[in-house]
Amino acid sequence: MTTPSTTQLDITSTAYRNAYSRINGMVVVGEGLADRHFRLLSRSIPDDQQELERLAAMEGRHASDFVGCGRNLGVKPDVGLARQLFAPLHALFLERDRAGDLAGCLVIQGLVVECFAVAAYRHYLPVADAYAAPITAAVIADEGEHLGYAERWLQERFATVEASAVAISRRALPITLGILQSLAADLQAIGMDPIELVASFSELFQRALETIGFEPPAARRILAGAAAAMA
Ligand code: PL3
Ligand code: FE2
Ligand code: FE2
Repeated sequence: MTTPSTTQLDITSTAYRNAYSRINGMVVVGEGLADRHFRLLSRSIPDDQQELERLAAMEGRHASDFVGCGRNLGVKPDVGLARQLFAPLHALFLERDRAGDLAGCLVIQGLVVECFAVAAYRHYLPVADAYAAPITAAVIADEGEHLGYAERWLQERFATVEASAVAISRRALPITLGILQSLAADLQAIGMDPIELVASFSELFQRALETIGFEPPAARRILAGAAAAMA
């Protein structure tokens, strides 16, 4: 299967609209979960409560902005597959929240999900329609801020969070790469290259690990371990 170039994309075709509906469902469900995760974090980190509530509200706006992108094309988000695909990551977040593992929660939402979002939206931007493009560009900037919050929090406590970050990355990365695998055909149908998306996600996540304090070889090993767990 080859990815159609932007000029070949027919945003009125059934194939495009069905794929867009499922991808839009992923985005809307992912943003909705991000909203819930930042609200839970705002309760666990009282010092940053207001900031985290603000980040949660941004996620809620992303969800409705992307619903608007679908509506503009006459497409409703298909959330069935999305809920199923996000369920293990959400369950992992709730498990870590109940265990009081703040670092684990921040790695899942603040690093894994946010790197996923930044990579996905960056690849969507060049194939986005004229209505969705400026919205997507604004969202990318917001997701960078979310990633930055988690990086700072984890970096300031690297010695105490290191082990937890490794353990959670080992569990969350295969789930995330699996989500991308399940979306490959739909991503291609809307003009995105799933292989390049995985490459960008891995690069961003590895860089995030280095930002919080991992030596580059250690960060590479975490990524390589996840890739091996997928095979
Ligand atoms: C974090 O703020 C939210 C995380 C949501 C991530 C959803 C990623 C979905 C993958 C495909 C994205 C393509 C963009 C299409 C936009 C309609
Ligand atoms: Fe978001
Ligand atoms: Fe975000």
